[in-house]
Amino acid sequence: MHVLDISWFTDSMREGRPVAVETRHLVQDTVPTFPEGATPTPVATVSQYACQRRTSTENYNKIFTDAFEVLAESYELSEFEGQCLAFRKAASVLKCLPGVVRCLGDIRGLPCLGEHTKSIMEDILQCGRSFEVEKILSDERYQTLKLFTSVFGVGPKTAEKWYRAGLRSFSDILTEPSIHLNRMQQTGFLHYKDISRAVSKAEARALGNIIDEAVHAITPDAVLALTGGFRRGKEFGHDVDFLVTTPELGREKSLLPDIIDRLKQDGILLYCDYQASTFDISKLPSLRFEAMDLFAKCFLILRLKGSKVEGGLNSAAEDHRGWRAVRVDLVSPPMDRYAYALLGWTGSRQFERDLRRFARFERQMRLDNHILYDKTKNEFLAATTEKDIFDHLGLEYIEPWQRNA
Ligand code: DCT
Ligand code: MG
Repeated sequence: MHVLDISWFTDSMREGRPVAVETRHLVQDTVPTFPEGATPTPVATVSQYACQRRTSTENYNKIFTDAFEVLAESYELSEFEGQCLAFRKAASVLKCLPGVVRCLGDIRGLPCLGEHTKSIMEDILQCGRSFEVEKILSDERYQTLKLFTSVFGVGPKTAEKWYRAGLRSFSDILTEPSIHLNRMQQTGFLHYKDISRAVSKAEARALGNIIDEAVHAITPDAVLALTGGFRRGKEFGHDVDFLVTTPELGREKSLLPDIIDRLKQDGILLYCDYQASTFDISKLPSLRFEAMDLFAKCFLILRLKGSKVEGGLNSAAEDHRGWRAVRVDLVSPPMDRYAYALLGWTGSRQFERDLRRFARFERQMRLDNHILYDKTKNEFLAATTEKDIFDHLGLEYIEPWQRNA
């Protein structure tokens, strides 16, 4: 519940409809503060929707969120979707807090924290660890599935199949004659050490320069944007994500194949999975809610030379090759879909999930990486910037670096 002052009413009168509640509309002296001694944050203003929270990369409650992440992963591997999501949501709420939670009283009134999450937090507050989490971490099945799914191209289903067949290690898999690895998995094992190592911000920047050069050699007016975790200001990531397009509608269709050819000629393409666009606006809005977008995209592994990276590669000290393999994703939407694709590919996943949920349940709209559709008016809403989309949804604009929910 919010206690609002008259400014919310006058704003709503001006707009001709009830506007979304913003921080400035709240009556300040009715707002409790959290936590003691830290920057006061109104607990009452913490929304259940991640797209109404500002979450930087600074996480004061890593001890709790790491524990929740283990539980979420364990539930995900056992296909308990509801419980998995509950722990992801709880972690996401704690990530937006301005200080360390010191007692359960500190989280009173926060959304998305149920009995199970609270009991885990209580254990950590009392003993410095959670016995439930420790039990999972020492569980053979969990450890094996985590190991197998850490290979590029191996999902939970394949990992489970191998586990059930009695396989427990990489050498078990690689020496088992009945197993036929697909091309993606073969590449995953081949570059395992490199790909499982975090990509640094400097490496992401170097890749940005390489791709920028390739793209502009092909089309001088191309638009290239960094998305994913690095756009949100993260220091490290598991891959580097880019959006690339051209102002000329339709021209983007041949863009990725041209870029791929060029990277091949430059001798830096180690792996490429290209998927042509299946985007057809007449088939939208799609009923498939969490569906991956339909734009042309490619999942790549590139060979990055240390000499291109300011401060050098993020590789092991004993590694003297002078290069490493890095995962790169390129997506190529048509220019009139650019804002939606940029918003969708910037993440975080939790932020995206809640944007779509907010659109659907609070606004009777449908949002995905291609469109925003107003169901009450039966129309598509146009946007050229991310801010346009927030405006259509009646949301305060959240900067990319505040989307680390
Ligand atoms: N995304 C999404 N739903 C998916 C996959 C991706 O909404 N099923 C969005 C959210 C983030 C963005 O695409 C890029 O995805 P990742 O690279 O997996 O995430 P990231 O935030 O960049 O994190 P990482 O540092 O691990 O790459
Ligand atoms: Mg990424």
